[in-house]
Amino acid sequence: SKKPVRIAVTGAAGQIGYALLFRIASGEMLGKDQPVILQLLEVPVEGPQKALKGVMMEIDDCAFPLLVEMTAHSDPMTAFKDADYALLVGSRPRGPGMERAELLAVNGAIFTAQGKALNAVASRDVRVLVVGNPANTNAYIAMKSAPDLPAKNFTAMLRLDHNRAASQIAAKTGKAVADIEKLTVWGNHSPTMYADYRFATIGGESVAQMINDQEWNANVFLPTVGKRGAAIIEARGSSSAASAANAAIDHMRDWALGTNGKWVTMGIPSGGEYGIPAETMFGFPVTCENGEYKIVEGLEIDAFSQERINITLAELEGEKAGVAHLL
Ligand code: NAX
Repeated sequence: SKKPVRIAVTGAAGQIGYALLFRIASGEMLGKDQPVILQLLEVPVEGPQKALKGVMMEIDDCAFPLLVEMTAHSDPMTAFKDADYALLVGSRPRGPGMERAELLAVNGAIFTAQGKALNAVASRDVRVLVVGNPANTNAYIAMKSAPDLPAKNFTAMLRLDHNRAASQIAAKTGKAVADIEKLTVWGNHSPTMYADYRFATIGGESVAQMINDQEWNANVFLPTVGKRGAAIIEARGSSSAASAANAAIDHMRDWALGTNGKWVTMGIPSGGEYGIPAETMFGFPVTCENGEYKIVEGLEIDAFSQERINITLAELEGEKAGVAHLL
């Protein structure tokens, strides 16, 4: 049987954590033959630490055969020890009336500390997914704070946007979501992201030709996908949790186990592809094989797409400039 892998999860007592941990422990992320060790981090505050204990009691009560060990932590230096995978879910999202500078400063502190801790104690191959918002910039901060780890191992979650786009396209075309190929989302995990179905196919047929409605693309599809998070909050009274956890599972599973040539979207540090400045944590179309992702290159970027990519890139560059003094 396989050697257990260590999976660190931050924000483990939060609502995404609650939708995520049980699925990791049941083998949905890394496979039904992969034993796991969970290393769970919460803030060193009584309430969240107590809530984390409660979640762990429930995980115990599932008697998951693949779960060989589980520990609770309040310090990233112990939580990330020898971690093979790290899912950084806990962060400080923007609250009502919160200034941008304040948001960046609070998260700058969290993700510089966590990047440094990963750098110091995690496996040298640790694969990191940042879910906590602003996800791309938080991933960038962690990457820059971990100079001894491969920069390519730091990623941000664009998969929820990708899955939301797939679901909207399935509804529009009346086709099965599972049959959609070659869809991607460019840029920042924010309403500026650019969901792009120009290359997408269903059963080998072009989605763009099937839909053939640029007005729908620009004025219905893109705003619907971009504002989906806000629509969920409006309807449910709290932000996306199970769908976010599901996207995190998809992201890590595909990265670790491969996509068989299928495109998925990951937020990854640019190597300069498509004119995106190097190191920018940007949503790109990728395929995964043998535990590595590879950008799908050579796609044509038309004028509409370039304009959309420029908008989301400008937003990310602004965030990057806002944290430059921390790094
Ligand atoms: P919750 O507020 O329910 O849970 C967050 C948990 O993180 C809390 O228990 C908190 O104590 C903990 N935490 C905060 N700072 C921490 C730190 N430094 N170390 C360890 N734990 C820490 O939020 P939840 O709904 O679970 O969302 C978590 C994050 O995901 C938020 O930043 C949210 O904005 C972000 N999201 C990102 C998405 C994406 O697609 N990338 C989509 C869903 C979600 O909105």
